[in-house]
Amino acid sequence: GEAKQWFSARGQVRAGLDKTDPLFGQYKEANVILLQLEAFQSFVIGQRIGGQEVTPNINKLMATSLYFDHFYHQTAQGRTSDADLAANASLQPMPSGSVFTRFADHSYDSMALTLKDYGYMANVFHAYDGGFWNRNIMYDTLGYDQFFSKKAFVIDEPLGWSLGDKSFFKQSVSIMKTQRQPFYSFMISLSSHHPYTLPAKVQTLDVGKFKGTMFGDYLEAVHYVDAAIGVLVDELKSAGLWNRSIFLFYGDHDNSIPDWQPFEDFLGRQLDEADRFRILKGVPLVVHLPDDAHAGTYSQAGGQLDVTPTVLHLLGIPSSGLTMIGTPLVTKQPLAGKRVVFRNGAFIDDRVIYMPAEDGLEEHSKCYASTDGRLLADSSACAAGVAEARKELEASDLVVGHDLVPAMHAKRE
Ligand code: GP9
Repeated sequence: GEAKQWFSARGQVRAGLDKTDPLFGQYKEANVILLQLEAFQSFVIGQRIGGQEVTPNINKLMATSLYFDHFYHQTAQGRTSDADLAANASLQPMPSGSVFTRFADHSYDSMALTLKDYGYMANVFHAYDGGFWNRNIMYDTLGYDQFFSKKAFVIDEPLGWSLGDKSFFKQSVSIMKTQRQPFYSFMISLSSHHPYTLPAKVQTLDVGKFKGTMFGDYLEAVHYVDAAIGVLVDELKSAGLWNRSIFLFYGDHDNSIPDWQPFEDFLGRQLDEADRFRILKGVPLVVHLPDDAHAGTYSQAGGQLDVTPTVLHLLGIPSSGLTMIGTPLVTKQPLAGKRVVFRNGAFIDDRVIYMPAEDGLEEHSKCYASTDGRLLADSSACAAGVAEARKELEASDLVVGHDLVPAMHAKRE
């Protein structure tokens, strides 16, 4: 009933964009290489410490890529697995637990399954135990041909929990090279995992006064991952895959550092409530198109649920009939009224940031102007969005919890 109506209305929004936007189908049959970065937040992008760039490789990549600087993670208790679900199935996480562990026997309209209908191979790469987050089971459900977990890799660069990202990326590309094209490859990095302590020889950034703190270790870890991204891009170029692929990466969730002082010291300014919310939720989305086109910084709001619809749009694959929440971000004109909804009912759009109160009382919730973060005395600017956000979460919960995707298809056919 209600969920069906909600998803079909959202499908119509995507269909409208597909029809009018010149980028729809611009990269038909390109390979898709999607990278999910562990605990990678956007506040480090483009920053320097002691004169040294924290993310020199990403900064360089920007010259030929699209960078979305108002892109947000939408994860909840399922952390890395929620980000994976959001980006690959365009659905919200559940209020508790992880969809990967609780509902791996339900059906989803995933990126892998959709692309396979269009002749793609689909593989997933993550150099850790295949059972973690119930991936072995969930990746079958999501429709991958193969899951290259830890046992598929030579541990020639032991780092943190497992294999270092540099070697992980190199080995993943050497597998991709042998695969039939077009393919979809999804990679999940790991080296920047909490608590971020990398061995001294891997710490190549002078973090000054942050040395020996978790925040300093985080900057070092992010700097290592940035170098690994440099390696990955070089490997993709020498494998001849770079200009035959849409390459995207995004951060999965925040770094769980609870104290705001180091953030303020690092950024050199005080952070108000709205700043903090944006920083906590802000993760990078970088999209490189095969022909280097449309490079630049894009400031419309977007979130992880938009990743698969964005890819399908560029490939020219219609998604109006798919049970997905997101909308394409790489378009000539940003979608008017775009809203990014978070699990607790918070949302961000181009006008406001809404945060529900911890005690659940509507009169304690807060509505900020998204332009300058000032608290709006009159919260009516948020009211319509609050109701819409609730509807999105309810529709998603019905689909995930009651396994409604098969019924949605039956209805459409
Ligand atoms: C491990 C990993 C980490 O396989 O992806 O998950 P997290 O602890 O960040 O949710």
